Amino acid sequence: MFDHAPSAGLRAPRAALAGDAPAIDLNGPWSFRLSPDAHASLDFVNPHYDDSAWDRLPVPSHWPLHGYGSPAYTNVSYPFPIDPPNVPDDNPTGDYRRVFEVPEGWDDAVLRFDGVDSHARVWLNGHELGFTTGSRLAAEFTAGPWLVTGRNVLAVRVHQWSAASYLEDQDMWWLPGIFRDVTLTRSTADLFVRATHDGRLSFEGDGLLSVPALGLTGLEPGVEARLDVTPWSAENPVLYDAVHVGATETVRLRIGFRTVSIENGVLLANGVPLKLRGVNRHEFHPDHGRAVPYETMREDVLLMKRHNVNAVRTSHYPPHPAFLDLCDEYGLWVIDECDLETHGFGQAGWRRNPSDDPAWADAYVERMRRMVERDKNHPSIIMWSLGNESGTGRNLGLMADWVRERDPSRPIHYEGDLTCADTDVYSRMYASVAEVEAIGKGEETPLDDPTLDARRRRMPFVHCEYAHAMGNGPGGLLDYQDLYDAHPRLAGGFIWEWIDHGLRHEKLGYAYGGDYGEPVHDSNFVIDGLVFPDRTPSPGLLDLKVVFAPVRITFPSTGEVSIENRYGFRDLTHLRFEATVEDVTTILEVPAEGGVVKLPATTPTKDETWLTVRAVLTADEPWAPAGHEIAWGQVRLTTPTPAPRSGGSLTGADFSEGTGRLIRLFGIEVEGPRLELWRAPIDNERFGGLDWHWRTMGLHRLTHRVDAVNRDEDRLTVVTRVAPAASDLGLRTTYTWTGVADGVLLEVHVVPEGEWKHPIPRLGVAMSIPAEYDQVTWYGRGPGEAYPDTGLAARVGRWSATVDEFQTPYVFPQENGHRAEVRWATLTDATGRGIRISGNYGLTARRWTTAALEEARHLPDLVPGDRIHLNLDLAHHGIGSASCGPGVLPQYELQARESTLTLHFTHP
Ligand code: IPT
Repeated sequence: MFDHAPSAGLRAPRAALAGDAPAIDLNGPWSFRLSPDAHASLDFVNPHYDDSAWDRLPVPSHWPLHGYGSPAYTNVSYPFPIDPPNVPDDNPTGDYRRVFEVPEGWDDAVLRFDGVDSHARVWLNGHELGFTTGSRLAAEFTAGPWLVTGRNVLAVRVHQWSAASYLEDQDMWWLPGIFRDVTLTRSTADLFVRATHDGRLSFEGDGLLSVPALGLTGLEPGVEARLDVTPWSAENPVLYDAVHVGATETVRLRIGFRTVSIENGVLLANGVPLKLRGVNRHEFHPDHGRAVPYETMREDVLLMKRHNVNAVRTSHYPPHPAFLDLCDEYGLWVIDECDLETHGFGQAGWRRNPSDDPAWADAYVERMRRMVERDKNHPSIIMWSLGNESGTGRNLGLMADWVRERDPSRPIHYEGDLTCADTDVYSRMYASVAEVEAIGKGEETPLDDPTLDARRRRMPFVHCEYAHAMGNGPGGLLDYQDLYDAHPRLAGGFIWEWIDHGLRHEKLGYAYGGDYGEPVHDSNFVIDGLVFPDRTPSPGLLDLKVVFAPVRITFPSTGEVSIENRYGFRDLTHLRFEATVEDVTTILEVPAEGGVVKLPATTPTKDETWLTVRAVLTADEPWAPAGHEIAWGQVRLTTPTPAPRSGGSLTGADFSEGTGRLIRLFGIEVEGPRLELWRAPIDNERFGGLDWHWRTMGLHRLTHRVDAVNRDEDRLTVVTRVAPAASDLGLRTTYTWTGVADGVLLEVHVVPEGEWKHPIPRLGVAMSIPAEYDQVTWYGRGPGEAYPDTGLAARVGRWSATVDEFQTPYVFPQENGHRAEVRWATLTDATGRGIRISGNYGLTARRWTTAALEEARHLPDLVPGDRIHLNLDLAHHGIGSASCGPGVLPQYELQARESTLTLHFTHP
């Protein structure tokens, strides 16, 4: 039943268009039954079949998200044996029925499915229309001849597995069903508009095209008009309303005039170098899977725009067509990627990879055609991508040949073939900073074939996936961005990925791979987005906003600020620049093109003071209100004069006699502080191997031995050795407590012993206080978390949060919430009593221990106890993105070294 044939009975693919032809929306509740295999009786296709015993299932939707079977997640692995084109006997099959009324005269109607996963066979009034595969591609069948006036019955059989599943091995949940719209329409129009930034307009169609705002009426197909236009760009997405009056219907569309080209190895849009500050977007909703509601698509676009994202790669399939309309409207550069991935063949040495097997040629080319024909009129789409991770082979070449013929106006992208034989850009994923720099300089390792090498050397570089945003991270964003900015050949790239695909789960919070008992799965590898499953921005997205900012604000010399315009297509006149010191704000006069501007004079104070310059929107943009912040920069004006610490006695603190352990501070029961090197491993460490080294070293099970306790009136010295069992590594650690006028001072002096071959997670002390001291106020970087290579969004200021708000709710629990460069913090109860800790340190505060954080697998596993656990750190190891890609760069590593942490404890 399943072979290489991609479809039968499909109409020629055509553009998604809004016509005035009548249409009947067939979304809504359908009758539904699920069978465990593909062989249930076909009696249900009979229009007189009685389905009153069936269930009701909404269309669009995925049946596993409505209680029929369950979702399953794999990244690369096929969840069935690799034996193409065969599929397993266990093949969940959903039968759908829908009764609908049709008025007279619909014999020209067409039945459209915008997306069915993965194989659908369709009958109308008992007549078989055909079948379709290509889950994320539109399929249209001729319906008119079999429609009757009045009651009609549509029957669809959907198989989860088909030969086509071998072509759809994307890193995501396996989710069958009719998950996009179903429409009966009398629209059959097609149109292909070509509009360049210099105002040339022509089209293929069967009628006349008019663009009233440009004074154009009745343009004939094949004739080129020359118009005076404002070009379309993602920064200024000007669209012109157009009308095409065709033989059978009138179609309205919005035309954007823009040109993509490659000159001297540089990617250009409208003749200007284009820097892609992009994200990879899967379609995902925590309740609906890939049946994403329109409002959610819009939310994605707005969130991207508000975080300075200017580009989207539709990884790894064409999105719902409405998403592309939104990209046109709000302005995002798009790489539209074909619904193709055969990654799992890599696990079989790429043997029998469909990409190189002629039996699959039709399936490949058909996929490309269906994408390009559907999406060809979008100005936002600047490249066609053949697919993702499908190895190499001649079928990819056939796809590319077909596109070059049909639409030479857009370059072709594909990452999986290093030779770039079929592409126009050199695309890589997860290349290291060093490699990207080499490519930027044109010094990459040559290909064996000199012709292909020379050809590739002339191509712009697209980093189609980088900075794997799994869990805490990604780190090191700026190191890449600096390179993209420095080298014309580098066209920028796309973060992996936009959203965590966590499915909402009653008990687990958000589910990931394995949570539904899948025998083969990839665990939380599907939780690697810049936004949490509910689309709350994660710290990674806030960082990205800073790195992608189209305005850079720096302070080259005292009294001056430099404002750099990093837009490609607009000046700065839509922005207001506000300089703020404490609570006084001055508006700066900034030239339209940016430049160096004088700062207002300020009066020096004895406290630390910072000046912040913010660039905000002067007026509403379609995607953000006036006042929305685009960029900011900060400079320190005055450094604090250290307060003299006159001597005092150690009366504020109680210590245990023999061990010198602190018991009470200002009457509050405390445990610790004592040296700590461990943090709950982040995904980059778990998947990147560092976690294994750390455990082998025993850093998660340090022992503490007290060697000496020396006490005099205002000083207590505790000499210890901190070391893991089964190792000769250790840290000679001396705690020196001194009484000062307003409290007590602690100096922790650490001297590593032995050979430390790997970086360490953190260096600092851990202590706990009772649960009621849960109000945190601090002066330092905030409001969010920051690690050595993250936290670009954290600016210096005075911040407040509760201990609960101190947590970053990574779906898979791990180290989080570290506030950096804290000068002082108070932890107080509702009455304002508590402790104040001054110094220069990093702070985490939690209602659970590091061990509990480490053991947790889902957020609900974290149960508040009766203590607040603090970490006061001198330093942390960086974050990197080693869960998929390079680890922490050397400059962000933390090595065991002799160091001193000084903390000053006082009353708040
Ligand atoms: C790369 C895939 O293209 C992407 O779909 C996703 O799986 C990502 O990895 C990891 O989250 S492939 C990887 C093996 C380089």
